[in-house]
Amino acid sequence: MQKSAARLGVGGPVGSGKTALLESIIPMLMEKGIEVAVVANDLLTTEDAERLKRGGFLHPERIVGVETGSCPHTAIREDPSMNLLAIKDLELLYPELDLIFVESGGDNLASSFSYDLVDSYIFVIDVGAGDDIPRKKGPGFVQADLVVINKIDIAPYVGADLELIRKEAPLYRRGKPIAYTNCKTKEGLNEVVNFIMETVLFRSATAKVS
Ligand SMILES: Nc1nc2c(ncn2[C@@H]2O[C@H](COP(=O)(O)OP(=O)(O)OP(=O)(O)O)[C@@H](O)[C@H]2O)c(=O)[nH]1
Ligand SMILES: [Mg+2]
Repeated sequence: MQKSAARLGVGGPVGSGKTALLESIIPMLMEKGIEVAVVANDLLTTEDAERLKRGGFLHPERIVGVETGSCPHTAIREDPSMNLLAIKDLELLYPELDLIFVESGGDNLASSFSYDLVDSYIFVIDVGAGDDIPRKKGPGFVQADLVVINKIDIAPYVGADLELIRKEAPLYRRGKPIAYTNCKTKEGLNEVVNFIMETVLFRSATAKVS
């Protein structure tokens, strides 16, 4: 029987760093022997898929662009059929896959994934959007399996109080995991990789798969 890969959604507002996160963590996962592919959603282009292909860390055929043509959350929640087809094609082409990422198009704080499409999902927010984002209790932020609070490096330049975010975010997450990251320096990315290894793939975060 063909094994099926774990499916991990990556959602969050426009420009929060979803693709930057994938560009950083996919090579880290590959170093651990994880077989990865990506489905990248965009509204009217395949911009992110092309960018990931240019990155050169994955065979281009392991990256599929999906043009949703509608509100991004429609394609990841209400009618995920386009994404399910893309996943099926990848699994047929690469039966050895362990993990398929599904990057949503940039959306709003209410954006969440259907669990018919993914096994779990990460919600990425940007410190530059303001230190009140956790307090706004967006369903994506509250419900995601992991929240990534990205661009921690820019907090001093945009007047965002990172300490306040660190204090308030866990209150609204009710104990669910949060990682604080800077995709430019890779700070905090080990936490994201460890989450994927242990919670999504059920593997030891330290062991290298052979
Ligand atoms: N300073 C800083 N910039 C970042 C960080 N992460 C991402 N960026 C920048 O933020 C911008 C948006 O990043 P993307 O990865 O394209 O964001 P995205 O969420 O994939 O965007 P959409 O798919 O269009 O919604 C880019 O210019 C990145 O270089 C970070 O941790 N720190
Ligand atoms: Mg993107």
